[in-house]
Amino acid sequence: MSLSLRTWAMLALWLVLLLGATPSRAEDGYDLWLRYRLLAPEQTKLYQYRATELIAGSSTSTQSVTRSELQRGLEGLLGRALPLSENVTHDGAIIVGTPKSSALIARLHLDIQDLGHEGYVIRSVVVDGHAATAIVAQEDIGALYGAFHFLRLLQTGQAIDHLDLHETPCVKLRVLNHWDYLNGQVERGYAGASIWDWWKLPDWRTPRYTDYARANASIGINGTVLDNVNAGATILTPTYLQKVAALADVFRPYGIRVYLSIRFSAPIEIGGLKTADPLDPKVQAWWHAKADEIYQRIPDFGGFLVKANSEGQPGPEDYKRTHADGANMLADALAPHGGVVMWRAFVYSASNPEDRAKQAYDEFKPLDGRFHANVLVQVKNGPVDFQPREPFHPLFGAMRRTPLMTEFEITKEYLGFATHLVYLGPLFEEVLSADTMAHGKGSTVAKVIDGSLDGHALTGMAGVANIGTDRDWCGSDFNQANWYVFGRLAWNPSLSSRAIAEEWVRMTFSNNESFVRPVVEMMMGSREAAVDYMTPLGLVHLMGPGHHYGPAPWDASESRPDWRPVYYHRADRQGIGFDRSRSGSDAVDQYAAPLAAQFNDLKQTPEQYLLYFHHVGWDYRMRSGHTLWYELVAHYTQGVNDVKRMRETWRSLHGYIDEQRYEQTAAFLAIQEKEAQWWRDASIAYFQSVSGLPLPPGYAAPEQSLNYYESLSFPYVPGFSSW
Ligand code: GCV
Repeated sequence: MSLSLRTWAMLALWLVLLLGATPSRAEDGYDLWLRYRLLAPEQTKLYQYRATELIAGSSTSTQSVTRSELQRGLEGLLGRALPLSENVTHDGAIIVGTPKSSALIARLHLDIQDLGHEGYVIRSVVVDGHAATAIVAQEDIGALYGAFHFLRLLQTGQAIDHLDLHETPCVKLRVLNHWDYLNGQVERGYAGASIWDWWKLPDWRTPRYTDYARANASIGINGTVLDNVNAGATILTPTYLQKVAALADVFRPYGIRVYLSIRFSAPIEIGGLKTADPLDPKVQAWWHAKADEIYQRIPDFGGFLVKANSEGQPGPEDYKRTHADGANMLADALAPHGGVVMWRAFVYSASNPEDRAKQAYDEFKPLDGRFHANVLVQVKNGPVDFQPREPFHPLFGAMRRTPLMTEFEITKEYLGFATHLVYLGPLFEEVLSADTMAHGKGSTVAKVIDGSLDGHALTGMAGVANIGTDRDWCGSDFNQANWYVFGRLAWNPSLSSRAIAEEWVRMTFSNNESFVRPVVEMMMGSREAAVDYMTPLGLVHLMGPGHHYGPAPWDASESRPDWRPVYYHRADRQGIGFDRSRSGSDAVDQYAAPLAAQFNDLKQTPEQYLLYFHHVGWDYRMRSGHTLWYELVAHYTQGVNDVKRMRETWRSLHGYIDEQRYEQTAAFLAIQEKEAQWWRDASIAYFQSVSGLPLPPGYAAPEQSLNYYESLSFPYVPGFSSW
């Protein structure tokens, strides 16, 4: 039987696919940035590198996971298993551990005094006449972080023959906040259901929990709040604490502590008390006993996160007490065990006629200095609510005597849910590098939260997780970058979001420069694109009611005025924007004097915040010389064009990565373009109906009528709890 050339070719292709030898083998994203695929040496600076043996202890659980991560990573990246050894016998040994765990490491006499609990050094050394790489820390957890760093160097193709790295985290508590309900729903979650399978815990601990811990440890995250800030009391019952303890056991080797969001009224709901008044001795005793019970089960429990007197949650103000009274009562219960309270400043009230953006500052600033030592106040990055762009929160720099954490939203509630490709690194960096001017120039938000500005040792950064049961964890491959960048910036808030994007692309997809460069560019521009097609020039909060999907600038259906888009944009025949200058709500004066003066002055206000601080005439001349109306239409259009360009970029990259991830991203970008166009058209149609102005020449009219956009309704939007 003779086979045709075509048949032979087909057979050969099948063979290649069968052996999985092709670099484009389908991937489902489960491995995140810890893929450890065989390195292509021509794409790296590793030509000379030859790892020969691994010297790593395993007498504690953290040492064991460090060793197995290195074995797994090195085998995957280098294509061969490395023998374990006790001593350095060849050039190319990798040594990991602490002087306490290894006599060999003690013998190196590396200067590690200033590393603290979590720091590490990675050094190229000579041991017994052989070149080696030493990953050394004071404590096991530092060595694990160092091991992940070393693997990252390999994964990103760095030269590793002359290493002298020294790393310590700038922020102490680097924490994910899961907005997960015990029934499996995730508020503002777009990646499936909750990964916590409460029903099967504590007996069944899915391997996913371990992979979750590995991913977090690889970027330095050391805490996780398991349940939603809109908390129920059930999580504090013995049945659930047992489940929480099981998760804590899985996470412990990876240096991750568990925290819980608590319901302030729990003493009533599960404690049988008549009150939750923080100054009532019975209430205090109940919380002390509850803390004792928790620590008995979970000796390294992190503490409580609290949303109180906000959006309907109970809190100390129900008893005419302050937020400080509430936080301190809980802090006192946790203090004997070393736990902390992360008390949220996200408060605003329907009955308060004051500008919503001012209310948190008004309430918390007077409490500065009144919180006990183990309380951090957790402040959202902006004064409204995680919008595509807001100025930084005025509490940063305003509460010198209180440790403030910043809270970012990693899940894209306001930035296109799962499907829009929006890399949040530039948003996080913009906030962290913002100068509060509170104590002179250079008083950045980063310095407030890393404690260096006011000498706080207790510091923290929180990110609302975008993690769910989707196979790829985050609802899309590119959403993984937002989890990644949060962790890296929490470790060091002065890293550049561009450098982090590059690292992530290399680890997640490829080291091929022709792929890396355009993808990093695309990511770096993606947040600005979303700002443009959703809320340009300082507009905020224009999304659909409740579910927050899509544009609805016309909407006034929400029960509370401060949940309605019309409250925020205030567009009328004359102009648009919220006047927060001294002639308006005077929110500007919550900022330090030089910034207040700048924001108060229409001409000096950065145009990216223009309509956040000012109500501006449609015919106001912008710096470009165009009118505001023209610029608004131009920005909306620019946003759509940017997404079109992102699609073109992605199309040009076909073949560089596996088909599965390529195709999903391509499909999601198509959704993004469609929705960007919808945002643009619906917004322009609405604002035009208010301004009565013709579209600037050359700009296309919206595809549909305003009536059409207003008629759209979305009863089954994910992530919204009132399904
Ligand atoms: C957890 C916004 C979100 C809510 C969230 C709230 C908060 O209002 O839409 O889903 O509730 O912020 O941060 O508490």
